[in-house]
Amino acid sequence: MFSTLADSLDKSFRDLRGVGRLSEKNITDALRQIRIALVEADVEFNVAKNFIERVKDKSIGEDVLKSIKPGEQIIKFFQDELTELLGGDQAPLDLNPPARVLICGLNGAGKTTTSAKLALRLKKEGRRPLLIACDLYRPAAIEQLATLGKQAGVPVYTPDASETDVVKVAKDALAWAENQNGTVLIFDTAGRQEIDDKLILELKRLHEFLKPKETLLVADAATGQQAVSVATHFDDAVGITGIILTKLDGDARGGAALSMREVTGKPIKFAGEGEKLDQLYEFHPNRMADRILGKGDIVGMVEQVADKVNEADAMRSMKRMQQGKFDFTDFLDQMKMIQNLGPLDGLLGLLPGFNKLKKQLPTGALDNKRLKRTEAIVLSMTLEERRRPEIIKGSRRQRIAAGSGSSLQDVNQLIKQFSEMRKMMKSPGKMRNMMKQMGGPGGMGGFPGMGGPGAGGGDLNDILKKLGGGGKSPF
Ligand SMILES: Nc1nc2c(ncn2[C@@H]2O[C@H](COP(=O)(O)OP(=O)(O)OP(=O)(O)O)[C@@H](O)[C@H]2O)c(=O)[nH]1
Ligand SMILES: [Mg+2]
Repeated sequence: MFSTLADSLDKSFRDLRGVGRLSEKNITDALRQIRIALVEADVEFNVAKNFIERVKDKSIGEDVLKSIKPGEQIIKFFQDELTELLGGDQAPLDLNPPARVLICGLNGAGKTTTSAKLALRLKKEGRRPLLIACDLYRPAAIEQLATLGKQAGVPVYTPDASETDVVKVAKDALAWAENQNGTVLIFDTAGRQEIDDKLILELKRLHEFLKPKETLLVADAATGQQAVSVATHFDDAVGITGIILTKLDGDARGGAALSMREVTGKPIKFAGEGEKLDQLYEFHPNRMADRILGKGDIVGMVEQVADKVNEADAMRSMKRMQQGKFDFTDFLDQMKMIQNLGPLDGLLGLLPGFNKLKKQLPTGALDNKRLKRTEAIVLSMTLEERRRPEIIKGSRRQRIAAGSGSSLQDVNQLIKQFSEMRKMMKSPGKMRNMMKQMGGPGGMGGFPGMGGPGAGGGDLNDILKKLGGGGKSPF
């Protein structure tokens, strides 16, 4: 997401910084470039135009031109305005009782998935969400929600397949909910094409009946220039209270995100970044602005990691490293931890400058499949071998290679990297150094599994080093 826009912005900003003395003309030229970049990223034309006007008004003030670093100053204005455009402060949900959340949106936007994601999120916060299937159109829609609800461990109201009146379903669901001890009700509705008057009418009736505190429009981040009309259409029909953007993990240009809030005045409350149920995150305008400006989202990354890594496990592992006891059993634990984090691409994408760096990496360097291959090698070792890697000599290596379906060279390389890593861990000086580079305690050294055996890929430690250790390492 946003990588093309981030690239163009990066170039324009470099130009701005590079100019010795800025004049009104330099600024106007640079901002025109930026406006084009925004429109190319699918930001609605008028939104882009007004946005640039605001940045320009601030930028050509006398004080700016006389300041020591006018280029930096303008970039700062741009960042501030971008945060404002995305909604300013993070907007929480109104969950005062009776807490009802109505989910709406176009076909395939991600409503059903997002309903379940939201339920899981609220459950983790200690609430008691209930899911209600109100999509009576698409065959199997009810079943889909039931399955997702089960995965999230949240009760689901599933109407009979013969039901046709959505208001009746809602009524029955409210009666059902009475005995469920729930605190938040989430209603998943049928997908619609914008022009579908019948469905819009149905949505209006449902809205009128439920009087929900929150009516959230689920919108695919890949929605192009029509994002604005989609948002206004739903807003006019039922008065939305917020937006959830989905599929931010895709490579869409992302302009929808930038236009929808501006046009409707309704905040973007959450962002979906993957198909898994735990991949729904609070939308923070300032962090998103940082991401668009190529500055990464370190806070978001740490939050995601903290959510999935068991702190006690991580500390135990750390202690063993410091005591020089780290062996292949610990290594396996750490591999599992990393795999739990989900696709590394997405996570590392939150690091500043990562998108640029990624292009220089060999293909597959961040491939979770490679981790799996490394894991297979370790799993082919006996427990004794995992605990005492030094005994893994010639014939054992042959056996491990055969057992894991890898080459002898792969096994040799893994063991070599592992013993180098161990050596480094035993030397406190080196270890401290490494930690510093990795951005503080909690960092872990070069992880042989990453880009190790197999093709000669980059190693995670190197990547993080190149990134300058701007923030905490996840590992
Ligand atoms: N990569 C990615 N896929 C997503 C995300 N959210 C939803 N999806 C996928 O998008 C597809 C459609 O999602 P649904 O939740 O069924 O969408 P819907 O809006 O309920 O669709 P209809 O009910 O048919 O209108 C599914 O394959 C989801 O797994 C996301 O944030 N990232
Ligand atoms: Mg659906």
